[in-house]
Amino acid sequence: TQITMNQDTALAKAPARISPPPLYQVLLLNDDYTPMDFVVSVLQRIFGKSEEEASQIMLKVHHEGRGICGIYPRDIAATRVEMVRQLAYARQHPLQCVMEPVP
Ligand code: TYC
Repeated sequence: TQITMNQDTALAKAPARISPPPLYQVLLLNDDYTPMDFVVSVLQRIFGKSEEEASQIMLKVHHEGRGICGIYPRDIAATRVEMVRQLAYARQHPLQCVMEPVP
C-alpha cells in the first residue's frame, strides 16, 4: 500500500484568523444655533433612537459638547455622517457630525 501526504498533514496551513471590522463612533457636536427638536429628529430618523433616548443624547451633547449617536463599521458610519450633514445643510443648521475610530 502507498502512504500519501495530503494538505491536512505536511502542507496544512494555520487556520485563517479573521479579524472583526474596525468600528467607528459617530458623534454630534454642540453648537449655539441648531434647534433642539431638529437634533432629536435627526437622532430618531438617522440613528433609530426612540424619542426618549434621542432627547437624552441631544441634552448630553448640549451640556457636554459632544455625544455618541452610534458605533458602526466604517461604511455605515460614513453614510450616516453624510445623511446628517445633508439634512442639516438643507435646513441651514450648523450641526456638525463626525466619526472617529473606536479606541
Ligand atoms: N445647543 C443647541 C441649542 O441650545 C442644541 C443642540 C444640541 C445643538 C445638540 C447641537 O448637537 C447639538 N439650541
